[in-house]
Amino acid sequence: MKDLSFSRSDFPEGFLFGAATAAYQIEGAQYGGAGHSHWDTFAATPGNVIRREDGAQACDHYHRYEEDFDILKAGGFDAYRFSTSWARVQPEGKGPANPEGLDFYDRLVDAMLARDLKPFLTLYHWELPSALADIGGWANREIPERFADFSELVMGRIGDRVSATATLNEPWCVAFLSHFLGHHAPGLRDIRATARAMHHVMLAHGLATERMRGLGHENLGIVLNFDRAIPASGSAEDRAATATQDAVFNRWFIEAITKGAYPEEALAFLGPHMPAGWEADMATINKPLDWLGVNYYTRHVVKANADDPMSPINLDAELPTTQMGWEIYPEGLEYFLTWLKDEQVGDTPLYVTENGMAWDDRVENGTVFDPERIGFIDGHYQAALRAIKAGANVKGFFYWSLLDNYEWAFGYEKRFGMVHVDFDSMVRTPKASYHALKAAMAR
Ligand code: PNW
Repeated sequence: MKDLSFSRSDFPEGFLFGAATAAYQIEGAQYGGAGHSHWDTFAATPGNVIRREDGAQACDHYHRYEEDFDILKAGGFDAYRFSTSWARVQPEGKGPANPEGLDFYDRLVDAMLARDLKPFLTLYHWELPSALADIGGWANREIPERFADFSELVMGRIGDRVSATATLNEPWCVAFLSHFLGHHAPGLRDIRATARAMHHVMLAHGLATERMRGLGHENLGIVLNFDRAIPASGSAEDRAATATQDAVFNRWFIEAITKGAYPEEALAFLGPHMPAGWEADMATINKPLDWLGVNYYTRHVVKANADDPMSPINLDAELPTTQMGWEIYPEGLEYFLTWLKDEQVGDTPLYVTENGMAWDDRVENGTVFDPERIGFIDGHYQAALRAIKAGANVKGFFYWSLLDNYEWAFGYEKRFGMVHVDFDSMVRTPKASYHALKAAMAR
């Protein structure tokens, strides 16, 4: 079996090795009295998701979480990143909680603690309740207010037992991928809705953080995704296009928090479409984080698009890619961890909250050989180690994902898990990558 080149002992004392998931991708949205979310309707609309698959059953984690946490425990993991489904907790997006929903998360957290797994909570990983989507979703300023209510409800029930809490997962996906590129629910291609969503996600982070701090909750952060943008040439046009992409993807969200301002390169496009009075909200967003979650997968080589400066051209891959077609570029992770320390958050603890690869894994004679994934993991954990040696305060690394799961617009076809899932029988089979990580963590 292929081995990893690093050991637990290479990392600082107390470094957390974990795995990550998200509610809609694993739980089974049809169980436990959950309300409908915009992902249910998006998935049901032809053309949005491969084979029109949805998260109704997903990995049936709702009924199998004990088994899933046993797998984590047996692997020697320290921490587990999960999310709460807003539609499960508040089927109408506001008002009274669904007791079954809160009971489920209560059991879930206790089941983690029973196995010494530190719970890392993400409050919102994309299933907006349909009732809120119907009033305009993230383009509507009411959503940030309702999100603060939701955060209060969840934290009132499990906030006493989680190790860390993130408000949102990947606001770039929530706003830009979903309202400008149209790849995720609600599937819009609308600059006005995009600008509003780009601001309202950050307002939601600010309002919820304020609310939770007021109630005494601690260790609050956010999970952002970063994608290394490299200019295709030294031309002024390509460099400007790269700066635009970098501003929209990598700088918008973190600089709202650290500088209380959105980058000029992005405002040049989004400014005219921003909601009235947005500037007055920046003080709410511009508050210190207790920790920052970093999701990193790939890089893009960027070329100017003379027809539409807001949509730079991303060139075809040159480097080896994963099953997603994403280039494998561990140097980007090192770059961002170092950049975040030097330019954005200083010594605020950083966690790699997602990193992993999709591959066409198959079970053969009860075993899954995934040497490609072991190589991917090796490259990225080593990149994190280099950033740590250069002074970045990286406290943990969560592999995405614990399980093969519902990969959004790609349905069940793309397998990111370190544990294989047979979606007919629901049988779980740890892959060679799981065993390799287990061995590295034990050294
Ligand atoms: C992240 N993009 O999603 C999410 O946090 C996970 O839920 C997801 O399963 C994982 O990465 C793998 O895709 C992304 O198009 C989806 O740039 C799409 C993009 C980025 C992140």
